[in-house]
Amino acid sequence: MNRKKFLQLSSLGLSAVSLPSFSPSAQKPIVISTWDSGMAVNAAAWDILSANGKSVDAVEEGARHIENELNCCVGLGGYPDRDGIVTLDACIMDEHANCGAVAGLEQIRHPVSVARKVMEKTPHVILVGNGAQQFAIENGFPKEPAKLSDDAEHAYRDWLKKSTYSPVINIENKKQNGPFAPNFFDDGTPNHDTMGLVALDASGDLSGAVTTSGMAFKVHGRVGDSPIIGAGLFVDNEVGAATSSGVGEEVIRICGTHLVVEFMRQGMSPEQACKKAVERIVKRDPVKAKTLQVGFLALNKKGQYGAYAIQKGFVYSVRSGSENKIHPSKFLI
Ligand code: SD4
Repeated sequence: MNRKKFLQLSSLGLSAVSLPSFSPSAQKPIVISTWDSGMAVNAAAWDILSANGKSVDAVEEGARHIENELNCCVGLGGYPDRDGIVTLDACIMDEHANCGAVAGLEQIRHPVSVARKVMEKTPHVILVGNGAQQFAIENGFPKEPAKLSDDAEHAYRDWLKKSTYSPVINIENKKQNGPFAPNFFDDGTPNHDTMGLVALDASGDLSGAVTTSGMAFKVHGRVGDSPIIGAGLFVDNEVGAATSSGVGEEVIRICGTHLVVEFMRQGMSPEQACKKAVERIVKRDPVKAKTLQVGFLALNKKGQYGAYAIQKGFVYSVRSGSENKIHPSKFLI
């Protein structure tokens, strides 16, 4: 199954899932995640949340679900760096501000679970590269073959013809119209590669996780926002949680998700907080901002959610007792 088919089937299949009998106004538990591929991820997380499970278990399970899709988007099936190597970044954060992350991890299928082990079994927050892989193997994660998925192999060969690094991602194919038009290249493959999700469980506790193969054809060793706590993910159990997708360098520069959570602490709604963070990026370099995409997604302690992006095309998926759907994000430009 190619990436496009996976995304289409995920969305179609899951929109047909019947909802459990919660009051429509119930806002917890709830899980929200980036992109339309978040529908399948939310379903995996929902199995845990709807059984009164913990949000940290739910977000890990959601991220593992997409990491298992070896022909799709994130994880070992993702696009490689410019040396043809798939390097994975992931992080997880719970309601106690416990957090763990891995960056530049090779040949391990479930970076989010390695990140959780870093959180639970070490005094550290981030492990990178060979050290992260060594830690994973010591903790029982099998080393998988260093083989590109067919789709990634094809894309990489194509990229090698010009070998230019131009990280213009997540800006949707302008030929596709409609609020839910997924972000596809002309050949039908999606041009985004990050899954971020945040959840509020029945006990009112927030957690989040992110998993990604990072920007396609990046310099070997490059780390984006996704595994950086406060950039790609931030959780404050008093206030809310946020995650991001898009050009990671721009998110890191403003400590994006930490900023979103701080704006919520000041009283802003999740959508207003995401918008303010997007504005911060655009203000720094309005000309450059026209050529790139960043989207923020946030959930507050009450279970209210919202998103905002620089450009049209960012979508996110929501699963709660009262809804199971994809939303288009508002955007600035
Ligand atoms: C990164 N933020 O590595 C990620 C890329 C991404 O959808 O979000 N792609 O910078």
